[in-house]
Amino acid sequence: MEQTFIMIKPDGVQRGLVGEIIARFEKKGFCLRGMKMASVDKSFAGKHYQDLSTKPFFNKLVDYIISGPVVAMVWEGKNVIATGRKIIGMTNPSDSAPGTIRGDFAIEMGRNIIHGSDSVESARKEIALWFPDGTVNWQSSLHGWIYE
Ligand code: DAT
Ligand code: MG
Repeated sequence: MEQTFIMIKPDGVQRGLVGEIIARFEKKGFCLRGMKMASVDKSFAGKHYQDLSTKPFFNKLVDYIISGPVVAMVWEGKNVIATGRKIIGMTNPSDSAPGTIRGDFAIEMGRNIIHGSDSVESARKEIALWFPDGTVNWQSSLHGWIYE
């Protein structure tokens, strides 16, 4: 089953949105396979956003991610990468539809409260970076009520 890396950014944590965000993925039917709170340093944040290292906003982005603790998670389920991105909304909260996390809770791109992997390849890399010791292997007893 597909897995994605989801991270509640420092503003999402500070604004008390951790429970709200987890609830959306949980109620959808996705399975939480790993979760930890962490404060990361510049070098780790740079690795996470390696693909964006040449962008003009890279330093600002890294400073934002290291500005406070984050909640890192691995969620599992059918099409969870693409569906997770839909649940999150567009990169710029101004373009995010109401009902999405960024559409409901964020206003600016540099305070968009949540990260989600954008491909199978980035999910694999991000999960390996954030959860080098692996995740928890379990299956919900509701599995048969969520998948046919
Ligand atoms: P996403 O987080 O939707 O996957 P991304 O991977 O392209 O978006 O960029 C990572 C983060 O960088 C994004 O959440 C907000 C910031 N960002 C992206 N594009 C930006 C831009 N043009 N100006 C300022 N910040 C930007
Ligand atoms: Mg991205």
